[in-house]
Amino acid sequence: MNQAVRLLLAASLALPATLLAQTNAYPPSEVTTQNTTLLVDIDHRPATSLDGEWHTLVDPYGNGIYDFHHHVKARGYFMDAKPQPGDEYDFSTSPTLKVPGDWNTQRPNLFYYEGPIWYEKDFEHTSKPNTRTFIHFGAANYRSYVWVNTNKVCEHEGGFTPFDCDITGVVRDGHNFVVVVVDNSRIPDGVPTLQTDWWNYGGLHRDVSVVDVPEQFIDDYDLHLVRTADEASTNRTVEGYVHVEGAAAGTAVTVSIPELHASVQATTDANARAAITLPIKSLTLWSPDAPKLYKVELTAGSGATEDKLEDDMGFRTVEARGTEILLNGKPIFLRGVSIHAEAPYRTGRAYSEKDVDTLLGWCKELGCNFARLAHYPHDQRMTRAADRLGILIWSEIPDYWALQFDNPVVLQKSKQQMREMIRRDRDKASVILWSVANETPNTEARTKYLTAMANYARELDPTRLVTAALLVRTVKSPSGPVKVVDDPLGAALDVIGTNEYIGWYDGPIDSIDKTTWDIHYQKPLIMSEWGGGARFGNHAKPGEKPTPWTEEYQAEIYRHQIPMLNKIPQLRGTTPWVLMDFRSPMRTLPGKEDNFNRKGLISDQGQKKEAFYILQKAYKDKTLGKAE
Ligand code: GCB
Repeated sequence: MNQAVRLLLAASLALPATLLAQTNAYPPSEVTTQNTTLLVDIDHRPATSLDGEWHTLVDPYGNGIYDFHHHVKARGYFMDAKPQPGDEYDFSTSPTLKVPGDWNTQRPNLFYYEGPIWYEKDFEHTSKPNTRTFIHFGAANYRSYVWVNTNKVCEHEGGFTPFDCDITGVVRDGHNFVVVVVDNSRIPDGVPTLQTDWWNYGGLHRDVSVVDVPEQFIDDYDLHLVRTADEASTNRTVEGYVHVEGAAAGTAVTVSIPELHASVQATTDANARAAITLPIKSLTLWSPDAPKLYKVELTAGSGATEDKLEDDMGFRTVEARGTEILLNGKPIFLRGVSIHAEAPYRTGRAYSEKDVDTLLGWCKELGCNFARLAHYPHDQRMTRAADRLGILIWSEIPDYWALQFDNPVVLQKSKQQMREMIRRDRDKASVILWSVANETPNTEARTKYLTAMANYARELDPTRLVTAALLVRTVKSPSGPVKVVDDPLGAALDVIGTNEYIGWYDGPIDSIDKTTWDIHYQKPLIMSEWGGGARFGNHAKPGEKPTPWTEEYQAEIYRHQIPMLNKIPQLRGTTPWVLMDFRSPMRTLPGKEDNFNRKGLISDQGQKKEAFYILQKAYKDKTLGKAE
């Protein structure tokens, strides 16, 4: 499919968002197109999993929606009808795709596919009185439209954040069916936009489940440790709120940490929010060295409408002071690595416990206490595991490269993704940084947009630090290149991230040694990307100078980068690019790339390259970065 056709399709599929809502008046239904809430801590709620095989229809021409004159059909694929003349589709005999999972790596003929695919699954449900029922999607890339029993229940845009469809009014006792069309067409006004250096994996790539909750239920909470003058103190206060969707003012809320014998009662206000202040004694602070998690119990309401939820939470503080990052009041150096959500060994989008264990296991092996989850929110299993393993996290929304920064609609999309990311992960101790962007062009419109995003992140979560990965400017000087960090966006950030590829895209390896840094912000700095490409097993000829794409050349870049990085006084962390090779359509060099970005320290098949050991040694010996 060429780009023009794809854009046309994308545009036409943007229309149904409103049109579908109208057509779906047959049979008459209450149509909800707005996501009113988003369930958090979903992995601790009882749920009926809809993971497994779903019947699918590949629909590049949009036949599931349009008739031959491009009018919206009254009986689209969402009817899940039994085949009859005019309805020339049959989910029940159509091939299946596994959920969770991207479609590209499940069927060879979907490898490059970008467009809509319809999914269908049957499920049984038994209604309970005084409950609401949701279908929860861990994420679907990129736009999704959902019907249950032929009723349109919701739609969502954004490929990496969760969403819920309220199906209370349409779910019935016994047999039900859900139809979802997921469209991964890249669109100019999308977040991300048309170009990315990663594979545009489409589909229901995270868990899907049906969740019953009481009529009033806990849908959001924020419980964090309050900073004090003595951050080492173990007698502390946990503060925040619990939001109880649908609750009248005065609804009782309890938060307890049984292991600490701590408990507090509060009541909801007119906005269904209960303010929480919970004094605690003998707290073990969460840190990478001691990632202590406590069971936290939350209760809202009583009797038939009571909602109970449990979470595993760590408590710590994080702060930027001058050019330092303080964790629990103590300066910390972030020994990290950047990670894409690419599945080790099998490729495709990472989603399983095994994927997460492998990726974060390698991080640990490297000696990391930190990871940058690039360039979009990863599966919740990742931040859960980071909580357990003691790996600090940078989490990012895909405000990547050249978004339409002058388009207010796009800003709303970024904000939505930021909101959904923060809401899902705000109670994870591991997450310390929200990143608003990566390598964006230095224009007025961009700076305004991303300053708004930084402020929005702070408004949603004042307890964490806001960052972005910036581009740097090079000025020539007689003693060598000077990297100037003066991007005006830096003013809006708590921590500056900078990406550089000296020795790869940017000059020969020995130019690394001559490079100095001129940083215009007295703030902590993380070198959020650096590195170079190598194909595992591709070695330099003995006695010869290593050439690009060999393991030796990549290792040499690391060897030269480490001393240069150590000369940056305000360097507080690094996340070289990248832990593992990942698929990218931008990377076409035969024999070297073959549609993979090869800057991994580890190949997609789990083979460690020479540079892995260089970084590992520097991290383990603490010869990269200042010791805490
Ligand atoms: C970058 C981007 C990252 C790319 C990387 C590369 O600066 O932030 O997404 O994959 O460079 O390999 O060129």
